[in-house]
Amino acid sequence: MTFTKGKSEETVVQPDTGRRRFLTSSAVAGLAGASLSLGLAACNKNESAASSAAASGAGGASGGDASAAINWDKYEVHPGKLDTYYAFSSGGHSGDLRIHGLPSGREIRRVPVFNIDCMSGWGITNESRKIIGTRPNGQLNYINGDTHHVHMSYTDGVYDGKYIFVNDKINARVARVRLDTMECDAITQLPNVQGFHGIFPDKRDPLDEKINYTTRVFCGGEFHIPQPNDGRDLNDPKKYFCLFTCVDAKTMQPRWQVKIDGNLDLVASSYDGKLACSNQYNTENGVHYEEMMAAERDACVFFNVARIEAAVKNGKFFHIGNSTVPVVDGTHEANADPKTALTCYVPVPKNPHGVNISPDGKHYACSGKLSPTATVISHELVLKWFDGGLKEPRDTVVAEPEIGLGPLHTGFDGRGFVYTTLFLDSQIVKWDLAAAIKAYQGDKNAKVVVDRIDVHYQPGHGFTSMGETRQPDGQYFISDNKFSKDRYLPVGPLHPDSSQLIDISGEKMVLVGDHPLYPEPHDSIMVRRDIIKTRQIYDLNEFPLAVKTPKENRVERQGKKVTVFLTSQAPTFGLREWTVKKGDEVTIILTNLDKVEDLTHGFAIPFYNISFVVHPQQTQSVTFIADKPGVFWCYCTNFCHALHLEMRSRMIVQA
Ligand code: K7E
Ligand code: CUA
Ligand code: CA
Repeated sequence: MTFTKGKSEETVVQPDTGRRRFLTSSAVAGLAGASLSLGLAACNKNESAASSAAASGAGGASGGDASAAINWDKYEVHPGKLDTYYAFSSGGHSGDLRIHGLPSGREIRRVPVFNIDCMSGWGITNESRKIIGTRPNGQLNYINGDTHHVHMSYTDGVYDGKYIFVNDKINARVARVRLDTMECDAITQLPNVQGFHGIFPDKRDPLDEKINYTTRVFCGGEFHIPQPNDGRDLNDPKKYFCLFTCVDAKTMQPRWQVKIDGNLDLVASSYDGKLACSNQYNTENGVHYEEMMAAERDACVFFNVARIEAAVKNGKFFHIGNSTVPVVDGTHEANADPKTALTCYVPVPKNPHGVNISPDGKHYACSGKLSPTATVISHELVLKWFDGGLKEPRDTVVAEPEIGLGPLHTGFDGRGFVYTTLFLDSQIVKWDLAAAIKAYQGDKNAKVVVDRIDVHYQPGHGFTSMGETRQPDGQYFISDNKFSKDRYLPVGPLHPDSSQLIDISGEKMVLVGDHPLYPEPHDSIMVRRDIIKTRQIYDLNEFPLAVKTPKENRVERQGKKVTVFLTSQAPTFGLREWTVKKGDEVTIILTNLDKVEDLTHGFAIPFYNISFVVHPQQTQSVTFIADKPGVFWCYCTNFCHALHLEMRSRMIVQA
């Protein structure tokens, strides 16, 4: 094991040696060690936490706590001042999207997506229920989600501030959040996919010069299932496979799918629009985890977007089950000839996790996870392989440095340095991409690893400011850590996750902020604030149901269906009271006629599971059965006025 001679050995925190000895002796020794040490993460964190806490007083790795030398003013956002960046983070199994300001780390918004949200009424209003989707019995299709990856739409290879795309791993859905209002406006389920994990929008069209913006969203299916998964072929491995899905960014409907060998984990897309790729940790198609770690190498699979779309156009596709989405064959067997291949499987060491493209569009870095390496693949050489100019897919690899234990995710600073999270080492490693290529070519003097910094503890994703665009600014790296014992006041058995801010503008990385997070952000992006332009007030005409003037307040009845047309204007609702009969199906349409920024009203009906908000000039509606007779004070939940408490209406339900 030759990882990190020098630097890391010198700077290793002394009390930590027990953990390190264990890891180095077992983690990369092979299959058993790897699985053992991965499993170790959780039970190991006590030791690691205690030792790192002890270490911070003693200097530790770079940036441990050299607080004397740090210019804290640079990272402080004083009261009344605004942050420099937005960070958009997935919420993991909270099912939402989070928005933080950086460098302060202040949480400024949670956007409900796949979850039910009491604050806004997401999942309660008819409008949100329509987006989430309902079953014939009226119940919501799903009430949970697991968001891992958030990515913004692009124009000219840079974030354009229009949309965020985010995945739901549990129920194989992709959602779009519009950024002018920071609200989810579409959710689509991917057919025949289970465990939808990686997601990345394209950055331009591969053929049409004029289309220099996002029109596709690429989605990687992680769990292989019998196709179709309807109870047949339960134990026939040959019938199990995964799909790579392309969703139209505008209509949010699936355009095409690719049948592949192995699974798909994380996804990246090229700057020229020609390729998308995904790392695979289970090329073995194993059903049990021992089988998934059997092969020494897995792969990073590349998708030739133009060829796939040509194949679809030429009718070279099939369907699975009831789905009408065209599926092309991207398996090894069907793609042996590079000149016609739709896919290229580049072998990379054992169970990789994470693939990211450099801001100049030239290289992909695929992290080893169970191998202490990062594999650097050349974009140009992959295109060359597709042109028949290279013998083996593996010939596209231009570097494979050893960078540390448990490498997962990578960010770039635009100066040629690469920052990779090391889950097992609990570190961020900074390495030099050009030096790694030289070392691979045999240059023994190439200094690949240039810095390391301890994080607390066990990082998953890491990302740089503007790092996934053509305009990385090399200012900050965020390490989203899975554990945080001793970093925050204890709050019961579950500690917050931890987002640590690292200044990467200098030669050495410096830890400058700890921010606790509600579980569990995975991936995030860090976006310059000038890119985001939000609206403060809605357009009344956008809502077909809008109750446009106070005069339109009324109750209409058709048989047992009652519609209440209602307005809000601080501090009153347009109707003082209304009466319905027990058993009526009541729809309340509420338009907020206030035009003042931030003047949001709430509307709650006790004992009826109704609570939602309406922002200035917005219309929302709810429908329910008036099954409980009595008097119900519908009140404004959102503080809006000195007479906010008085802002109520009486719903009378006659027995
Ligand atoms: Cu590494 Cu889902 Cu991107 Cu979690 S994934 S950390
Ligand atoms: Cu309206 Cu409070
Ligand atoms: Ca494997």
